[in-house]
Amino acid sequence: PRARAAAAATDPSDIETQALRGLTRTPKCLPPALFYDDRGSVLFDRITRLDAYYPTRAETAILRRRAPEIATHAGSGAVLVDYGAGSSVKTRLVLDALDRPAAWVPIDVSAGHLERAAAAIARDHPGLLVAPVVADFTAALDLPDAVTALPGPRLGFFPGSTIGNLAPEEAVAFLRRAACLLGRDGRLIVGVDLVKDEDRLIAAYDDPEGVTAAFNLNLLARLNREARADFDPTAFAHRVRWNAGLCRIEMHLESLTDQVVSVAGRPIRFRAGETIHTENSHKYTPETFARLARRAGWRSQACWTDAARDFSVHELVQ
Ligand code: AVI
Repeated sequence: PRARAAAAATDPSDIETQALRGLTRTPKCLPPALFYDDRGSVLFDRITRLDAYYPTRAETAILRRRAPEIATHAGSGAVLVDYGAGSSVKTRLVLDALDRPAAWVPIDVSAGHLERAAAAIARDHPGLLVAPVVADFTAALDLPDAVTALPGPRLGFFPGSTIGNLAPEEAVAFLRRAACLLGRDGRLIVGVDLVKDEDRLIAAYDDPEGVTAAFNLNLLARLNREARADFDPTAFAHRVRWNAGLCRIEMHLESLTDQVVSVAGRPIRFRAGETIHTENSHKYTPETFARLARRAGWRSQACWTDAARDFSVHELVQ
């Protein structure tokens, strides 16, 4: 399964298939995983440093303060299963607080990204077993054999509110799989963005610098390169909506004219004003997230927030 997940992330014909599947639907959509090519990853990194994008700063502040508690609860000799292997600052906050961690298992679809992250952590933690897994963490996955043999408690770590990019049903499925992987004594630390004032939410996804717009539009440039498409990115605009009923920010790309675009040899028609739905970012209250986690067999033992109550970090136990 690991090899398949890695291939899925890079195989051009697979990107064509994914693009066509979404663009021949009504309404049109594209999978948000396609955002993260090299350019998309650089743009996302810039997003995390924008004034308007509060989640990264708020979550880092929470983890800085709570890492000692997280470590005490996890116990000594823990295996850290890291579902957010992109965020090395947050990983280090947890890893540095743990008492003699036995292993660190970062999980990511990008082999190159994992290699770089693994090398940096291994350098600073001699003696730690570093066991990267190239996989899509939303699919079923196994821990490496060397890790399965370790007796220590397992601590899952899923920061960034990436869980908000999943539909609630998918989030429950992910949490159930994580419960199996981490075991009865396992714990899971999850970062979850909180529901708040609509204006602030919109500003976080439609920044005045236009970085999030560039991140969204980069999808079209990627399809031009990797899915034999001929999008004119200037004929589309970045749009952000708050869907109050479903409690989520939605990102779309709106066609500014009637146009026909060729994708993988197929004509795709757009009407002026029609959109491609590119991402959902669900927001929760402490209670609505605890309820979601309960459906997957987890109990929220702690829910920490930053001083402004912008963001939350849950400590889940089974
Ligand atoms: C990765 N994920 C949690 C980000 C979010 O906030 O939903 C992705 C993002 N999209 C636009 N800005 C950031």
